[in-house]
Amino acid sequence: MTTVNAPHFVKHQKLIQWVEEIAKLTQPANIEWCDGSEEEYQRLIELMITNGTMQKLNEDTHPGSYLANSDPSDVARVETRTFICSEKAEDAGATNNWEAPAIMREKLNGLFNGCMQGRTMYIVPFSMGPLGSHIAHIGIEITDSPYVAISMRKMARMGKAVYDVLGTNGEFIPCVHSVGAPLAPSEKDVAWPCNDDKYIVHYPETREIWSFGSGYGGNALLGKKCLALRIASVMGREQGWLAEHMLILGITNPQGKKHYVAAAFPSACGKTNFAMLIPPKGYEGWKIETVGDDIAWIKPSEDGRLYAINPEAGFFGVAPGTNIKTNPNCMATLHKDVIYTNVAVSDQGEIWWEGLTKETPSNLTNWKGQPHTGTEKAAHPNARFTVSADQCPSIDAEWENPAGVPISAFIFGGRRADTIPLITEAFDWVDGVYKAATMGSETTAAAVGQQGIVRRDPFAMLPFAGYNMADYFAHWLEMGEKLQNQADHNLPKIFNVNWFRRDEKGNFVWPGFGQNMRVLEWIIDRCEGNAEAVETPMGLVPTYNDLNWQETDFSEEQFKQVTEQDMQLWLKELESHTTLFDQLGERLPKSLKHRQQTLIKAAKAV
Ligand code: O2Y
Ligand code: MN
Repeated sequence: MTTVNAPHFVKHQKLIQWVEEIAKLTQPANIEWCDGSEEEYQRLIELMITNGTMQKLNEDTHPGSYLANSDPSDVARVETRTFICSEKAEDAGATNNWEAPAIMREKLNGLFNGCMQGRTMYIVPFSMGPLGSHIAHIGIEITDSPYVAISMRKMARMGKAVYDVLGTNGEFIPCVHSVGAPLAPSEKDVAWPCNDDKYIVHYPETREIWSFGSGYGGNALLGKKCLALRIASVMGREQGWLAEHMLILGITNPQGKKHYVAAAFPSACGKTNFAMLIPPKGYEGWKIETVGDDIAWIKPSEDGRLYAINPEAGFFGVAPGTNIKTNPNCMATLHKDVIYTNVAVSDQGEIWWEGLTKETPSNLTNWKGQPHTGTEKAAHPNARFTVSADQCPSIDAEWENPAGVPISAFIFGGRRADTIPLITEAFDWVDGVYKAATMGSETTAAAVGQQGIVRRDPFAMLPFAGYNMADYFAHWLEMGEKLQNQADHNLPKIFNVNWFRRDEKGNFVWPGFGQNMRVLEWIIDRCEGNAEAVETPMGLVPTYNDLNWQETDFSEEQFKQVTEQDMQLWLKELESHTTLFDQLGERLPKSLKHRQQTLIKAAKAV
């Protein structure tokens, strides 16, 4: 057996023992304890260039940046292969895949047995949340993918210092990852090893994560969706906090008054763009700053407010559609030291994806490594960039504050061609939880499966809640109730947005991107009690004149189109919520069923 030989900076006997166990099971050819150093990063990059996994990009235009193209079968999260293995099936709930832990362990023992043969096993220590802070959680990911090891260095606080925080007996979340492609002694490796059989498994009771078969994104970078959402949501429920699929941004008005909001949109619905928004013309003196683009950990504080931190250290954002107009801050973030995955590349080593420029450059090699002819997409629709958050020009000064930032409003929003208006404010906390719980959205390329069909995505957490969704709703209701019972409470208001309404020709009506600022300003004004709203059966809404239309020709007619409330469609929508509620069964909080009836009654009364 390969010897584990823990380095002098690892003093945690239980951790060493666990690494020994996993090495015995997976039988790697070598073991490397990652220290997070620049030397190690460069060495792994060089190794992947030699193996054909990565290529260096043009140093003049993309300094320190590299491209990896995955196997065409390994391009997104695989929800059908993601499991929550709680002791009882009811604790995972109807919206998660479940298997009994004992059966799954047996299955995984078989799959992991010898799965790292011929490969190096990397031990990757990481902290989700600022290193050493009381709200951070430490994970150790064992992986046989150097791509995962270097990506984790960008997405989390990764390296030797994590062991100082862990000490001799600190708590960590064990994460085991293998691409599931052992190498026979003289077998030549492929550029992107993976296995057709995939398992992304979470044991909520023992807080373990096991991932087999994929080297891609959320399937393999286990600090992100697996730890910071699925396992953290379980911890949050036990400990009285929230782990959410939310961006966090700061908004400052010309008078210097600042608010923070957290927003949950389903995968690939523009969270990164919204988090890095640049105020449009007419908003001189306003500022938007970015705390995070994907995940928020939110905790109640003694001052009666909710405070949020971004547990991540980087962005793993969707490349296609990102450009200097849609997200200038993001483009500036990508000026150096980026790992691109599944984008196209020119003969000059310059990256490209659909929507980057109007013109398609000549001499492109597509993400599959073939000459781009125009018949297929040059970049995969779920192509990604991985980059450190501190390179973002709009990064907020408080983004690493372990105390978090106070949240004034929660915003929820799906991708809906009709029915759901541009903006509504919930009547109260329960109504806000109802709206978030029943959110629907057209599916995107972020996950494997059919695209463009409306599915319920409660709180944008359907693929990420680590426990029963009905209990998750109850947890949100309880958090609100507890805060409201505090003398000085300052509960965030809850809003629902839809940037994606289409006209009869199928064109988007709302311009989106920087123009979303107009909606954001109304939200903030509502939080301060400075804006009017009209009560409707769907919620509280602004009139055309309640929004700031300076320096835009967006007309009242267009505003009507994006805010139109069709009561027939709304009734149909409300009635369709019964499918989700029935699926969730007995554990569904009664107050949500009750709210559905109240909303139906109000819609019928119009
Ligand atoms: O993880 C992936 O493979 C792509 S999906 C993703 C990546 C970054 C942030 N969010 C998501 C998501 O699905 O929500
Ligand atoms: Mn996401």
